[in-house]
Amino acid sequence: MAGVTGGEKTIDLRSDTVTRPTPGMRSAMAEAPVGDDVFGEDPTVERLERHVAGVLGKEAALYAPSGTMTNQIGVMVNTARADEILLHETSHIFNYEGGAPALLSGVQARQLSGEAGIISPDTLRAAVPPENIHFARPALLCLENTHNVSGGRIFPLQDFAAVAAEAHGLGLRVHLDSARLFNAAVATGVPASEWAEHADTVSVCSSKGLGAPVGSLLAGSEETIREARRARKALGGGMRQAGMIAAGSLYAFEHHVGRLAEDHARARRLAEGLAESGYEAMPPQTNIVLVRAERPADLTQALQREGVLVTPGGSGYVRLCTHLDVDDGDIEAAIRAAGRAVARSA
Ligand code: TLP
Repeated sequence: MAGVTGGEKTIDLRSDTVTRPTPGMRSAMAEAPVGDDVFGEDPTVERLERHVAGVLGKEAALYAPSGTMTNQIGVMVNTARADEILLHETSHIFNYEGGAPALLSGVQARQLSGEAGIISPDTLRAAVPPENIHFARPALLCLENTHNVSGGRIFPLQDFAAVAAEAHGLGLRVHLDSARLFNAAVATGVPASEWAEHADTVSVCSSKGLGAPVGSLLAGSEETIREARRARKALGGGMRQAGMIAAGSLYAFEHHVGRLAEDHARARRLAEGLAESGYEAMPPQTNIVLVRAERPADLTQALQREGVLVTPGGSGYVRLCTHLDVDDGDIEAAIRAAGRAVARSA
C-alpha cells in the first residue's frame, strides 16, 4: 500500500516490486552476520547463494543487486562479442533493460514471436541460420517465466523443455529470466527446479512477489557462476557487507514462497470484480491482471483519481499486480474504486 492521500488509502498495484520489508524481514536483516563479500567472507550471502542453488537444483548461485544485472550477466557469460541472442519480441531482456545486451555484451538480438511469450521449437529452428560467414553466430536463447507482458503467464513445462532441447540441439545455450519463477511453481505445483533443469543459467528475483527490498540471483554450473562472479565485479556489482540485504532475500525465499498462492487468489478476485464493473480483464494465471484499455494512460489516470495506482502498458492494456502489501480488503476497495471510475466516465 502506498499510504494515505487526501484521507483515502492509496492502493498501489503498479508492480509487485513496491512492497516494504515486513517486521520479521527487517529484524532478520538487522541481525544478519556479515563480512566482505568481495573477499568471499559474507556468511549470509553464502547461505543465500547455497539456498537458491539448492532450490533450483544448480551447482552454484550468485547474488546481485537486480534482475537486470543477473539477466545481463547471464547474457555475458553465455555469449562472445558479435554473437546473436534469440528472445521473444515482448521479453523483458529485449524491451526493458536499456539495450544492455548491445551495451555490455556486444551482441545483437533476434526477436521471435509466439503466444504469451512462448517460443516454439519450430519458430526457433526457423530463426537459426546455418553456419556462414555472413551471419552473426547464434549463441543463446533467452526465455521468460512467468512472462510479464502477457500478464504473468506461465511457460508450460513441456513446451519449455521442448524449446530448450531444440536450442541445445542447435548448439545454443539457454538463459531463463524467471523474475517470477516461484509464482509459476506455486500456481502449477511444479517445482522451480524442473524449469531450471532445462536452462544453463537461471535468474530469479527476491524483490518481486517475494517481497525483499532488493536482490536477485543467477544460478548455473560452478564454472559458469565463477565467470559470472568476474562479470558482476566488472559491472560494479561486487558488494561488501551485502549480508544486510541478502538476509532480506533469504527471508523472502524461506517465508514468502507459499503465500504467493494468496496473491494469485487475489488477482483472480480482482479480475472478476473488474469484469463485473464492465472492464475487459484477462483471467490471470498468477499475480498480474491485464485490463484492456483503448487509451491506457487515460485509464491509469482515471484509476489514480480514485486512489488505485496501476501501470499503463504500451499495447492497449493496463497492468495491476497483487503482492505482499495488499490484502483482501484492499482488493475489494480497488474493485469499488474502479467501479467509481466507470461511473464517472459514463
Ligand atoms: N520488471 C519490472 C519492470 O522493469 C517492468 C516490473 O515492474 O515488472 N525480468 C522480468 C520478467 C521483470 O519483470 C523484471 C522487472 C526484471 C527482469 C528486472 O528486474 P529488476 O527490476 O530487479 O532489474
